[in-house]
Amino acid sequence: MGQVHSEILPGRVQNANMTDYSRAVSEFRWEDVEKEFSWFHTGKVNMAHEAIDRHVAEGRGAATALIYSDSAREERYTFADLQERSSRFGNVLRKYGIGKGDRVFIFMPRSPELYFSLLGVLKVGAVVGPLFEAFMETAVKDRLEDSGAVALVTTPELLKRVRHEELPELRHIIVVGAKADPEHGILSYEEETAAAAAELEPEWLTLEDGLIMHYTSGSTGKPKGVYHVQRAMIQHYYTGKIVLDLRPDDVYWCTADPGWVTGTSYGIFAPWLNGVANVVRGGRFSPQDWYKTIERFAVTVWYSAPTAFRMLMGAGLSSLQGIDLSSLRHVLSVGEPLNPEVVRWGDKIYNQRIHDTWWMTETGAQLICNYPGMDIKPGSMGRPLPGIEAAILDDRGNELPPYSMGNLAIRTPWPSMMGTIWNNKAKYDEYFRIPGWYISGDSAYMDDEGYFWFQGRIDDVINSSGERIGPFEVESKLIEHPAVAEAGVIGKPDVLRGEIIKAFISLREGYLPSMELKDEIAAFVKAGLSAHAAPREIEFKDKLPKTRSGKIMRRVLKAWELHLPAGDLSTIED
Ligand code: 6R9
Repeated sequence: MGQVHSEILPGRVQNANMTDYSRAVSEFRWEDVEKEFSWFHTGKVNMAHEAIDRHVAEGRGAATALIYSDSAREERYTFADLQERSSRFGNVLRKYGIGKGDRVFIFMPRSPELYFSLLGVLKVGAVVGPLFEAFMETAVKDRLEDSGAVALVTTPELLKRVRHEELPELRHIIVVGAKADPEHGILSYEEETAAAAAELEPEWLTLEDGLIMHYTSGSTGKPKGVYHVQRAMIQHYYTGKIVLDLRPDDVYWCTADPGWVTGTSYGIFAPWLNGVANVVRGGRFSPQDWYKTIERFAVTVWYSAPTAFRMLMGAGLSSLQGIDLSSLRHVLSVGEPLNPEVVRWGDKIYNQRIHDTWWMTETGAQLICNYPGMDIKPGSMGRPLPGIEAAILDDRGNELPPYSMGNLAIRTPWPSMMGTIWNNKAKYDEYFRIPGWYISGDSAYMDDEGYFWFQGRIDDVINSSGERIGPFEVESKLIEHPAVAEAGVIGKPDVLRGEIIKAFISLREGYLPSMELKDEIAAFVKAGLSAHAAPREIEFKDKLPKTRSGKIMRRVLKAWELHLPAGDLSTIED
């Protein structure tokens, strides 16, 4: 790891807020945040109560909670509306005996019903598992099987990708926009919710009871189910307040889909715990559409991702023609390194700094951030929030001095830290192998003012457009294709997407390399797994570099790709 080369050291900005920051850090107590929750006084815990019902109980039921739009619909719902809709859905689940601790998955495109049902699941104390709509059969089956989901909410279109006959634990399927089909165990969302009571007493839980599961990729094995518990709400609320800077009159828009952690922690929990109007835009990304969304709903706080900002930058000034973005007062980013160039472009276009934030599926909420009031150094992820301690450690767990590159680690615990990895305690323990610390898997360094600078992943995990892709998952799918003998997958640097997926493939006897075959193989991964997991580049090789134990050496593939020395080859096969 060693020292960072001096040429890439950032300019040392004199920080006027240094003493304020030190004071905020030393005076901070999580208990002061906890006092703002009703459970602090009543002992009755339930995320959906805290995020929705509580606002109604406290007289804010008529405030706008959800502003949903896509090319076909535009609808607004108040907190009282969400209370009623989620209660109805919760009653449907109870009728079928679904409750505390059961896993209920939701596999559907963004729509108001996705949000109603997600909240309904939480109300009855079940654990919700939102699945990204682009997942194909294998990806869906793996997740439902591993989690032991007992119920699934989906649409007629997406139901075609659910192999429910192979999932004995999946007892109930509730379809939005379809009639009931009792013979095939299909319930109709509309029929069931219409017949259900509009009131429901939530299931009261403890802070350690389950909340949500998100599957995420590592470098080996299938995606792992990151299991979060109710106490995460403390940090969702807190970061919503101090990082997103949410205030009662805000109109907030997080562009992430609830299939990913940003789309739930910051597309559902943080805004609603803070009682603000939450914009959800369905459909796909386009610069025009996104800018119009900001203008139409007068969005004030906007949370998006570097890939989107780079695409908006690439779309040029013409995409802004006739559009008024003056409602924006706070813009944030997450998911990948935010290039200093993009920050400076944002200064001009949005008339303010884009605030980078760092966190992970496993961490549940933001940890290292640029938040309002602090000096931003373009290219830095910011500083640990008051209440969070971060450090750079060597592989043995020693803290390294400023400007040394090493493992980005967080002092345990913090409220939104994952509860476990579902069915895989060993994987969970790996993150905590150094006592007292969570090891993120990212490498970074800290400067002498405590700002953190991202350097890369320590493992082979690929980050393409902010989505984490495990090379192993893609390789496993690739070798299911009849032409593929062996496959090795790496992330190849890309200006727009951060990284793209590149696959090196050796072919079976009787198959010849061709463009058609590349297209066919890419389409095969897309159809089996999902579009974002499909390789954008394929290169055929006679042989792939392997260790003597047979593992494909991705490190060597990467070196080939980048024309770098391949490093230590002592374990290579021949
Ligand atoms: C929330 C989310 C986590 C990984 C993380 C890191 C990368 C996230 C970043 C960033 C540089 C930032 N990452 N934020 N890299 N700067 N501000 O993205 O969760 O999908 O689990 O990804 O994303 O590598 O380890 P997740």
